[in-house]
Amino acid sequence: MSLQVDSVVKEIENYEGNFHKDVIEGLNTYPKKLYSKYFYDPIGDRLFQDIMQMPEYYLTDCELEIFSKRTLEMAELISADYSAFDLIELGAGDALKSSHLLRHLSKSDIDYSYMPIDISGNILTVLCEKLSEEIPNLDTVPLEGEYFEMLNEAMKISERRKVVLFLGGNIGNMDVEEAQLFCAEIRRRLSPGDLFIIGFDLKKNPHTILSAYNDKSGITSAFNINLLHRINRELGANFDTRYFQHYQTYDPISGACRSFLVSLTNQYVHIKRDSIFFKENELIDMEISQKYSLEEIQRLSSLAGFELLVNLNDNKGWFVDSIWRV
Ligand code: AVI
Repeated sequence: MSLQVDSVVKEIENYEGNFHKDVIEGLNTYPKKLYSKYFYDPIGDRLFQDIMQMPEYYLTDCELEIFSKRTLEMAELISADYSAFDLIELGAGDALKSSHLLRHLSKSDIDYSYMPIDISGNILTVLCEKLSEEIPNLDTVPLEGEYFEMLNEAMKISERRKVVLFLGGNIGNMDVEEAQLFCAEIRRRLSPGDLFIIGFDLKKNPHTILSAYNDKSGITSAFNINLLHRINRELGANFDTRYFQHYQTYDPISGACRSFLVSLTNQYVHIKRDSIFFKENELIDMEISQKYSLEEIQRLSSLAGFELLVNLNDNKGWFVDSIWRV
């Protein structure tokens, strides 16, 4: 086996090993817990695409509006001193929003490279092909792997100024404490003058938020239940998904929007050698989608050692892309 293939195989084995370990540990704690980062297998990816098309799920449209209508303001802040830079996007996916910014920056004569980071090599290949057609003069350096590892890699590739994007409200999938640690870790890797641009879903009418995660069509429910199917498929488990029901909550005071699966009966589930007992009405904590106020965003930025430059919001004031400087 070549060294490269060998390391890819090791990475996959590691991922599977961690998946198994996380599932067993999570289901043996109280309350039971599964990690939403495992939602995204090929079926989960498709379900998430469906979620983004749902009329109730406003987040994508709001952030797309910010990137398409406030591009100029964003570009001016990014290129304020005209120095060359690397634009690094954490979890770039199809770069639907950032491509507005890329197009705009590429029309000026500012020197920059785009470094999309994603765990999926396949997504990066598709993205690079799309970008080479849409923005032929763009210098794209794809980085496949985990965020921090690839961020370290980006630092080794060049010493230019860094602008890091973390969009989509993905910061919301961490609780507030994790988000603080995450932002501090980003800060540790950056230097004075570097920027960090984060998308936050804001606190708003609680009905609007709850509907986005509790759709009548059942797509969000299927998105959660798919993780049980994934555990069946990949870890040889025997979840009977008829006996688990999606349950969503939103606490407007803390801003925590949480999804759970409820066991509808007393049941044992076997995952290879492990057997796990679920009491009737027992919950599995599946995901947090934390919502923020502007004050909480300000606090998060200063706790992590950044200066908040500006919050760019959509017309309805439901979402902001917050621009922070080291
Ligand atoms: C990816 N992430 C920002 C989504 C969110 O809004 O928390 C995931 C999601 N979960 C249910 N619907 C969407």
